[in-house]
Amino acid sequence: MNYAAEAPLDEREERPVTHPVSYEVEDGIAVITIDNPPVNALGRAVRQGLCDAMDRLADDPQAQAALILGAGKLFIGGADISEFGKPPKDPWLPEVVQRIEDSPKPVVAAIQGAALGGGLEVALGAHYRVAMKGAKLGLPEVNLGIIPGAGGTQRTPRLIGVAAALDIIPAGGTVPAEQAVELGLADRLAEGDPREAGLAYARELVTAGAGTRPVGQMPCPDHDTVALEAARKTWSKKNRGEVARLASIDAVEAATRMPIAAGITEERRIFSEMMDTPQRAGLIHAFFIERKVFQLPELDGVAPREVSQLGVIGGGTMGAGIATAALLRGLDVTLIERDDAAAEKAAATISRNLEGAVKRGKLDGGTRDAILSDAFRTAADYGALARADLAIEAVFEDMDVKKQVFAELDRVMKPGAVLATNTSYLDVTEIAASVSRPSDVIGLHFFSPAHVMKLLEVVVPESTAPDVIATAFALAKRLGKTAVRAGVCDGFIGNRILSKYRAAADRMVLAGASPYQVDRAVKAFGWPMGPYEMGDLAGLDIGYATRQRRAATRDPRDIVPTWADALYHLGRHGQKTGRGYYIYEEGKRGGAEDPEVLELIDKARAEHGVTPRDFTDEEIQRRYMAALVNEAARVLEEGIARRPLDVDVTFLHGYGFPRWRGGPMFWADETGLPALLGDIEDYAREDDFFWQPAPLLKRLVSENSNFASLNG
Ligand code: 3H9
Repeated sequence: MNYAAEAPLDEREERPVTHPVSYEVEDGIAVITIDNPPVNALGRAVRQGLCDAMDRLADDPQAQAALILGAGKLFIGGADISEFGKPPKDPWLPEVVQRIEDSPKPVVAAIQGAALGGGLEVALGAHYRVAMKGAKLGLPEVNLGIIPGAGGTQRTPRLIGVAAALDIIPAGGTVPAEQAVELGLADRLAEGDPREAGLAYARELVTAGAGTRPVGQMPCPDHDTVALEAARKTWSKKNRGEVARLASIDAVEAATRMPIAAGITEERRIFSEMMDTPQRAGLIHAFFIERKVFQLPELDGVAPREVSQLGVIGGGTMGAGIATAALLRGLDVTLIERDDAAAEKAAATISRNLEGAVKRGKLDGGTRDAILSDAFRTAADYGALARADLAIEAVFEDMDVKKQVFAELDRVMKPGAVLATNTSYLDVTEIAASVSRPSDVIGLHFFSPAHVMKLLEVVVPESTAPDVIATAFALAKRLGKTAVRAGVCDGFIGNRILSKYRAAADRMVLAGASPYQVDRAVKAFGWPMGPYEMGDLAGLDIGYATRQRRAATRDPRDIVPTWADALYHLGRHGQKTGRGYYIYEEGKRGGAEDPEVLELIDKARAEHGVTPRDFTDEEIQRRYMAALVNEAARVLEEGIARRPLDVDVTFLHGYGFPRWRGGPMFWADETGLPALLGDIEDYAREDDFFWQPAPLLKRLVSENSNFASLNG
């Protein structure tokens, strides 16, 4: 029987709603199924349905026990995140879980796919849990800036102890079904159909006369001071700046000190506090845009082309990284290098990369060997790409070299194959125009190391066919990457914006800030690295080459960091030469500040007639971010990025922007666009060449609007 017949009226819409929770009795067991696609999230109707089902179970003479199931591929993906930030609606999830736990008849949860957050909390409300092979169980709430709020921090340590609970909750991690059973988070492991496995377990319990077994009634776990201290130490260093991870440890500690009801009240207090933080808003924004970024109206109904065989041209760090990413995801890869020696070197890099995956437990040794012998080959002749579905060139960044490669690809590749370039700034439109099939050409800008970094900028010239764009997005998904659509310009979305805030940093250094102070201030904001540490890591020769490339078209009012050129000429190319902005000593972590660099900067100041002034860290952060947002507004206006969320995702996944700030455009909205525009106008009074407010920013302010309004 389905609840639909008795479904309550939905108060908002004044019409009967189809109920996502069904109740039927099979052989003495009430089967309660949650069917709320796509992830059976615990929205209000589901919560109400579960409460009604529990009432019904209590009075149902036909049912001696109950089984809770999730329809589809997973049990429950958690509370309904889209309800967060809105006024709460009864019944609250903690009450629902309590109702399940209070059932006078035993309740079993059968978990397939995933039981996450509130989903696991529902399962912890049940008295017995069967986990299906392949399922993952976890409490990922801290990744959203909150803590488990339906008893997870109180019941988990009661069931598996404080140390094990602390391995899971502040990490926001998941455990596979096998481990869940080992830990005692689930009672048994099963294979096959969750309904059958759950029914069998429930019948067994009824036959054995097993009663209910409420986790909340289990004794308080021991106060494990060592584990609590260790967790606090770890999480004050890792994910620096995030408050929810540390708060979740406090909630677990409460379980050791209080009876369940008081512990749940304390959990609720901390949960509500976290709900009100801007970090929660930022992290949830990040969650939704990471999914929305794949939704492009232009691709509605457009089928991607089939890709199983990949060609990679160039086996340097980037090419080898791309090949590794593809091999790890089951694609067949042919790598083209100019001669045997270069091919061997590339193969060795790929083998090392795969070995790293084995060490991290992402791959087993046997699969690695099989990949290398069956799915990977090198060749010197482009003819080896005749059957490839898609080829990505990752050769030297020079237009003529790229065009030569594309001429070869045009010659050998089959009709319908996709021809991609991994260039990070060259004109993809020009590359496309150089072949006989421009509609098959696209930019796939991976970030280094390509088998690790999540971001893929899909660079789309006007000539590209829609199904080629769809193919790029499908490939990104297959490779586990987050793809962002970008238009063609120097640097596309990310590097173009980077060059602006990088230039803002140089201007501050010329005006009086030290590069070390800039790095410190930027890190205090939450970035993983400052621009000068970053420069040292990437190599100062790269920045030098970019300045040389741009010299011919540079506006004379632009400021060139002559001290950076001087560092380059001194052979101080950064970490790889032991010296750059910092001095790197063997065996020491990080670099040491160097007075010689400050002297070079002083010389540049003297040449420009600048009297150095002091900067506060806050001013450094404001200018850095203002330059970023202002250029991002131009990038949006020009259509290089279609939506502000595309900029946010680019910076979250390619540039280490602090996730809890949601992304730079989200940060700008939260900060307030009028204040930001006011800053830029102030800066323009001293330097109206660099600090021109972007027209889009001005328009949004005049319309009292924000970037979010452009996300669609
Ligand atoms: C919580 O539980 C708090 C409680 O402790 C206390 C409360 C009082 N809600 O990822 P996918 C959407 S906090 C609403 O592509 P997959 C998602 O936006 C929650 N919507 O699928 C997407 O929509 P669209 C703790 C959700 O198969 C669609 O579903 N739980 C939710 O690759 C498909 O998502 C979590 O943090 C949700 N909870 O992966 C788990 N989840 O199609 C968050 C997903 O319109 N979720 N959507 O773009 C996940 O990790 C993955 O979605 C999951 C499925 C592994 C479940």
